[in-house]
Amino acid sequence: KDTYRGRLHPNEGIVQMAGVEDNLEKFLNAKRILIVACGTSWHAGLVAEYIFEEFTRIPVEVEYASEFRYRNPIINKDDVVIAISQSGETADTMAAIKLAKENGAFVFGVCNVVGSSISRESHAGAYTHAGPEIGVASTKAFTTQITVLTMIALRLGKAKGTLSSPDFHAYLQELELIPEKVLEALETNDRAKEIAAKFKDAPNCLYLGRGYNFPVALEGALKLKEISYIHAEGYPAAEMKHGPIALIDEQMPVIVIAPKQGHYDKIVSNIQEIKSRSGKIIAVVTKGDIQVRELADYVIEIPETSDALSPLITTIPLQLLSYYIAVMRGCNVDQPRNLAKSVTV
Ligand code: F1P
Repeated sequence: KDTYRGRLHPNEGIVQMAGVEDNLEKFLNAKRILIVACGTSWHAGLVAEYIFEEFTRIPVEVEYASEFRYRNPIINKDDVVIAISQSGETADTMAAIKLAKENGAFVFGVCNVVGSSISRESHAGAYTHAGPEIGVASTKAFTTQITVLTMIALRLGKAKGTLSSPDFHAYLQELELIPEKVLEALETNDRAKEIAAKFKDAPNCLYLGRGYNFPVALEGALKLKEISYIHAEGYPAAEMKHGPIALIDEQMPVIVIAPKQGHYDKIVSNIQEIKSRSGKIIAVVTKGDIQVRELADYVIEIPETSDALSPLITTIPLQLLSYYIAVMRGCNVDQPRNLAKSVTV
């Protein structure tokens, strides 16, 4: 419900009626949803792709705004373009929005900073209200972006009938439990610190996840790169055999997001592949997990959730792990070198 409603449009001088509800038809008639964003926000967009396609069956494409703006992309009038940005000031995302508008698309912003440039430039939108992001690297922006996008996908899925009424209500109930589960996930703090002490000097790290947790693997790797300056790569676990497996030896820490859901058996076999090559396995598992625990060198236990909502929980221990590794390496976690909070050029 918390939308851009009631603001004055900068150019047209009229009050916009600008939330999802006010634009429901636009969303429901969309032939495609195009998501544009940068960095962590782009990762939230990837999670949203999985969620929107699952709940609404509307085809989704996710593009780096920094690429989109410079190529000659196909933009249709019946596209809904969702721009995601914590700061609402990222120049590449802003340029992508302008291009989408010039081509007649409807632009919906998901921003954290109220009244920011992107929220003003969008036709409509929803705020995430994560509160001020003090550090340069986005953290709570990521989880709130996913939450808002999940709520939109649920609303559309219900309206389209692509999500059954019992499923819709089950997801809503589960969303209500997320704050409690986030608190529980934060209890992995000491465990993350302990593991960080073992791996703080690693030159490289690999992050693997499947399905909804593939973008979480990308985000885990980005957080480590941004604040600890350790080279890290995120990969879909099933892609490992197509290249990154060559990197695995006893020196390589591999962080595997392996909650007991969706592709669990597949991720267990990925972990076996790493183990047989002597990689060091740090696994994020569901509380009570036995199978992965037997294979992994270290496990971090998190509470159980559904597949679609799991990124909201699995991402937390990864943020903690990066945080402690960075602190132990003497890095400034709030002001990492070479990074700016708003990339406005
Ligand atoms: C995008 C972003 C952040 C990153 C850093 C640089 O910002 O890439 O994800 O952590 O702050 O900018 P935004 O468009 O989400 O504000």
